[in-house]
Amino acid sequence: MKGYTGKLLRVNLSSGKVATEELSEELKRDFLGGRGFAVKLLWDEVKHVDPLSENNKIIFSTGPLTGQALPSAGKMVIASKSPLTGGYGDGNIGTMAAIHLRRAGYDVLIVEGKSPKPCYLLIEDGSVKIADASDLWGKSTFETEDILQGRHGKNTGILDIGPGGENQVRFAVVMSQKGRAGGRPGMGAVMGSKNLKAVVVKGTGTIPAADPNKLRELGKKGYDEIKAKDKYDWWIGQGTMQAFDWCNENSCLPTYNYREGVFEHSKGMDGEVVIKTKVDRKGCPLCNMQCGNIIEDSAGLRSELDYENVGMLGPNIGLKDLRQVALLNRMADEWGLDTISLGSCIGFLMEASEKGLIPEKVSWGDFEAAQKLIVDIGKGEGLGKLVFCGVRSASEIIGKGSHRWAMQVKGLEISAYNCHACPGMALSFATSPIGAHHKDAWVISWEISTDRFSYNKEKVQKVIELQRIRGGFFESATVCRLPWVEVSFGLQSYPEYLEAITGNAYRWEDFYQIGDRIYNLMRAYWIREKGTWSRQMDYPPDRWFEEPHSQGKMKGVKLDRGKYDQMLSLYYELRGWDQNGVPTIDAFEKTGLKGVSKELIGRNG
Ligand code: PTT
Ligand code: SF4
Repeated sequence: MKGYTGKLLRVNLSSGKVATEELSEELKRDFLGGRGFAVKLLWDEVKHVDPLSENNKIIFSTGPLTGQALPSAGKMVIASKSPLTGGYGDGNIGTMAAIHLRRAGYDVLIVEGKSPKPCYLLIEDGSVKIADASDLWGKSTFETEDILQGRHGKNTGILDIGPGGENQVRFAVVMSQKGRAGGRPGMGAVMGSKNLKAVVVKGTGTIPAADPNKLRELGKKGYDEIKAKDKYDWWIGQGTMQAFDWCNENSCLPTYNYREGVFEHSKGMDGEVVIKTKVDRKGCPLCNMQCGNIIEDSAGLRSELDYENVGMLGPNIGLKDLRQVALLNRMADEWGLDTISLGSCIGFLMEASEKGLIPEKVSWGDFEAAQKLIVDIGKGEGLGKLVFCGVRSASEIIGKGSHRWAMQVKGLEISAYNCHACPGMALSFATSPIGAHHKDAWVISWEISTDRFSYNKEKVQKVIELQRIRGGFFESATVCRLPWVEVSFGLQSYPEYLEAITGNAYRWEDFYQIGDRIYNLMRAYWIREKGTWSRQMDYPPDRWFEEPHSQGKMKGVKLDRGKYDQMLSLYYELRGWDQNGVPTIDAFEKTGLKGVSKELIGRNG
């Protein structure tokens, strides 16, 4: 098929072996790219391994849209067996490395084995070297990027980890461009376990397309259309921070470890404050709606803020000063720690302290304590040890019912949306294929604007539709979904892009079919790797069912367990899964995954 470089680069850090392989036509046809390639490769190659052992592999996977001159097409997926959850894990990152990788002639990079000493990978077109990184080990992601750019030039794509990844904090991310972060379920820890500090890529070739002239024309039209959208200026002003006010107004801001949905100090840190405080904006390559808000933090240094970062390091830990939140965010970026899991871990410790479950005093909103905790978590010292593997593991250690308010699903901490009063979004978190991430189905805005409190079929269908579009198409294409989500850029453009790139005609139904195939395989991966499975894996935390909000317009509201359970049953039915959430043989066969179910036979539960 046209539009792919058709090559996979495989580097084994144990043996030093470097190999280039052909991507099969079936892989391109059936899995499209990005997440689709990643899950198929993990399914075939990474079975029953310890995620932090040299037997795990980390996959850097682009899609047919990656690097083309199309709106917001500078994205790639980083995937692996997750050390945080034990299941399928991935993240999506905007980075020049994605574009350079394709220009160097590869659609996919797989790194396997473990280097005997700290190293980084240097890919310059056809030349691949494993270079010494002893001098970089221990350095922050910002320092690392500066040093590597100094050494290899500014026109270079760099993916790197901080000390958090080196020390294998289970929610360490991969960073790029001092503000892009990807791989929430511990992709940075997997790099650390391989002694891989960074991947540096320089490519000078042309990314192939079936009809480059048509593609250029479509790209220009797309960029123009986005700029002309009514919501464009509003978006440029606040980016994802526009969600902050909206969440507070609708009682879904994560506040005090998701106890409440409104924050009494929200006015000091909302989107309007961001507009006033902002000194610059940044973003991913190939994007004309760059959404990274740069503000000066309380130490006078630059920090790039998105909604999730502010929600989790602000209200969720009771901190009310935006510049202090920005400082914590910058520390997370430098250490290479996921801000969502980090905010959840700090909030968990503050609540544990308040309840007297740990002897240490860590109060809500204590900025100094939060800074110290980040360092302790990054090093795995002191109280940081308790949450080093996330809140699920911390609650298992301290017990005493703390699992009820350990805010996670499948081991991944929940993104910044409180769902006491949003059953559809709760279902979305609970059925997200990497654990509780909002990326697959951000159904919450639709839910709040329609029939918020119902648990009806339409809602379940909407969750599945969004999972197909966002989790299936956008993660595999691989391209940013925000032009569509935030400024209403038309979905009809994407089949046109794919046709100009591959030469094949696509309809959205084709993408849905690919999305369902990917979903069935991701689910199969979890079941195979976990060995046991039950519908309890698809439940949000007890807090949302048991402790109603005590403040705001949603005071007294909580989720209804019986109704949620019915919604989950319907979700399974519509997906063709059994009532334990396991895809049936028929569902596998309908999505062209014959034989997959055989590997699941013999599992327990
Ligand atoms: C993403 C998750 C998010 S989602 C945010 S803010 W968001 C957090 N950002 C972090 C950060 O910053 N620093 C840090 N140390 N940890 C962080 N963890 C959190 O990670 C990101 C944007 C955003 S900003 C969103 S919604 C959209 N996500 C997309 C997606 O998932 N797929 C897709 N096809 N397009 C998307 N577009 C948007 O990209 P994860 P990025 Mg990220 C400082 O990686 O693991 O998926 O978690 O990629 O380049 O930073 O862009 O309000
Ligand atoms: Fe990156 Fe934001 Fe542009 Fe999406 S909209 S490509 S996240 S800068």
